[in-house]
Amino acid sequence: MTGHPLLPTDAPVSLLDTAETAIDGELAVELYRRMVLARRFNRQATALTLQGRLSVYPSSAGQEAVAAAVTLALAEEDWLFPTYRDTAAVVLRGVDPVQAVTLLRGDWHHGWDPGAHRVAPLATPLATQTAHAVGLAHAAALAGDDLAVLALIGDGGTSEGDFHEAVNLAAVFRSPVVFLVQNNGYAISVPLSRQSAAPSLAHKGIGYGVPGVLVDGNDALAVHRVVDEALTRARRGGGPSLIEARTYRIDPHTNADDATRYRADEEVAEARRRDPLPRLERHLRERGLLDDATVRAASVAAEALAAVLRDRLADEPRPDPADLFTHVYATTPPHVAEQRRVLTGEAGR
Ligand SMILES: Cc1ncc(C[n+]2csc(CCOP(=O)(O)OP(=O)(O)O)c2C)c(N)n1
Ligand SMILES: [Mg+2]
Repeated sequence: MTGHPLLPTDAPVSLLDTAETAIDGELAVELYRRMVLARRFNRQATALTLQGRLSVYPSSAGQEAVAAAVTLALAEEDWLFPTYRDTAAVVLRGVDPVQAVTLLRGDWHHGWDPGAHRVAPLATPLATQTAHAVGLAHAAALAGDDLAVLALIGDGGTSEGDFHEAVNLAAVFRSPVVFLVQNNGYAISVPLSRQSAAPSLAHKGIGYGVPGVLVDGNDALAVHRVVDEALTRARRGGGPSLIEARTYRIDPHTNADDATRYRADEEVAEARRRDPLPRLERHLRERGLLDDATVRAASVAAEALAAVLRDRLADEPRPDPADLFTHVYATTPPHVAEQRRVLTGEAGR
């Protein structure tokens, strides 16, 4: 299927476990450090759902290579458009961890100032963030701002009309935007084979006139390289790109999901053997780029992040369920008033 410049390579771009020796050690260690933070954040946030401190948490465990690579590749003036699964990336981008989980606590607002960090709100309606990303990128291009926009999306999200409209519009206007599909194998219980018949999700790019890049999403160095190239191209007026990062969602869809109902334990065990974090650690240690002291320091920083989330959430007042109704209607219709009455009655029991 290769041959046309817009088509991806058959095999995902990969740098780890290949013969390549020219590795930027400093960059690789920073990727490792970020992945350790993201992994610990995922574990802590999942634990907080068990205590009722978070209402829901869509974990990105297994996908930390993407969060680390993307946040390192983005320049300060660039923008990140995340999905509900990308809280760890939002935190790595510099958003306060408690603010980052506001929505996931069941609060009615999303928690941080998007302009301050150039991070859009976590998008739950699938693929809507891709259209918003193109809007911002197009506006920036018209204003002559030197920036690029990166929109994250899931494999399932690529079936949405919004994704089609966003990539098409970006291609026509050559907007400085990079679409990065985290193909983690599932859209809740729906496997990729029931989602798309395309040879790869990166192949979708050619239909819009956008280059498609297929990358090993469990290889932080490779993801960093392709994202960095795509962002640089976008900033220079080279137009949008579509990147598919092949990875795996190790945890259930959220804490409310029982993934054993639709996938075999052996499949998850196999995915764990390709876990991006120990893989990078092994690779760096074998090359003498990572020592015990650096590993310990990364772990200490991750524990500190977990403690901040744990301690500060324990002090946060719990959102009032009745707030659900507060900012929806200027004049509350009778059926909504009835729902509020039922809910507050239940809450009072
Ligand atoms: C427009 C829309 N339709 C349906 C849903 C319900 N929904 C939430 S997550 C999800 C699966 C999305 O899968 P994918 O895009 O692969 O992302 P992942 O959860 O795997 O990160 C669905 C169908 C939604 N949030 N928005
Ligand atoms: Mg998915």
